[in-house]
Formats: sequence, structure tokens, C-alpha cells
Amino acid sequence: MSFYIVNEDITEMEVDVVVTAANAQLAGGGGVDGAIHRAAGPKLAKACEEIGGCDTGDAVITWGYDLDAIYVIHAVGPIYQDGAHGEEELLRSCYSRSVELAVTHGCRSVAFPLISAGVYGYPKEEALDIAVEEISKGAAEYEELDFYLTVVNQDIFDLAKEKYPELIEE
Ligand code: AR6
Repeated sequence: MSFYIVNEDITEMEVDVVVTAANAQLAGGGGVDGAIHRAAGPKLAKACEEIGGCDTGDAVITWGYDLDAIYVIHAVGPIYQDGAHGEEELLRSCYSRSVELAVTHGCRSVAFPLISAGVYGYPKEEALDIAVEEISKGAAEYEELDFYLTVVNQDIFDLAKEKYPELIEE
């Protein structure tokens, strides 16, 4: 089993599938989704348009087009309100659904961003803890896969180093 937290741009990861933090319309946007769409090229937006949308807490998969990754998983995280609107469960299910899709598509390696921790306003430490817990479950269940959590925000990466030193790869 392998799971590492890395301080790297997800678009540069050499993995079979990258997960993006999409919106329910799969309409593209800023943050990690903008970076992945720029790197994958316009065919990714077209593929998203054809799918049409995705429920919050769920995920869909497309080709990765111009990315090194074969696939992109588009996971729709919750917009954080106050924590009393099912946000935690929805965020957890983004990770578990993404793991399922990676497995059913035969991927051997998968890179995640910190879903909902940017524009969607999830408290960053909680978002980190949930990501680590859910990816760890996937890594324990699917020992043949390599899992990465990419953290580009230096403050969160420093926090991850403090809380999860055994998972850090620099
Ligand atoms: N590689 C890895 N992580 C990144 C990168 C990157 N290149 N760029 C940003 N992050 P966000 P959300 C981190 O806002 O909160 C979009 O417009 C970033 O530091 O991308 O789920 C979508 O279309 C943060 O920790 O996603 C949706 O409308 C994390 O990725 C909406 O934003 C997630 O931040 C989704 O919001």
C-alpha cells in the first residue's frame, strides 16, 4: 500500500488519473479545475458538457486528453455553509466515489487535490483530515494502487507535515 502527501501541482503528476474539484455543472472554473482544464485542453470541457453535470458528493470520469494522466475524475465537493448541511458526508463520499472510479477503470495510481478547500470554503484543517482518512481507507483496501494527495498551499502543507509526517514525500 502506498499513500503520500506531496507539495506538487497536480497537473504535473505522473499518474494514471488525476481528480479535480469540479462544480455540479461540470462547467470549469478557477483553482485546481482551471489548472486541469488548461493542461488537458478544450476537449475536456467538451466531454464535461456532454456528461452535463454531477451531483454533489459524486464523481464522473473522462479521458485526460493532453494531460499525462489517462483519465480525469471530476469530483463535486460541497460548498461549505456551517458544517450542519451534510458537508462532511458529502466530502467523504467525493473521495470514496473517486477511489471506486479509479479502481473500476483499472488505474494503478491516482492523485487528489484537497477537494472543497479553496473556493468552496471548507475549513482547511478539517478538509485535510477528511482527505487523509478517506484516501487511507482506499489505500488499505486497494493495496495495488499508489495514492497521492497534492497540497500546493504552503500553510496546509506545513500543517500536513506536522500532523502526518509519515505520509510526507518531499
Ligand atoms: N494542484 C493541486 N492543488 C491545487 C492546484 C493545483 N494546480 N490549484 C489549486 N489547488 P479549489 P473547491 C488547491 O478552489 O474549493 C472551481 O472554480 C487549492 O489550493 O480549486 O472544491 C470549480 O470549478 C485548494 O486547496 O476547489 C468549482 O466551481 C484545492 O486545490 C469550485 O472551484 C481546492 O480548491 C470548487 O471549489
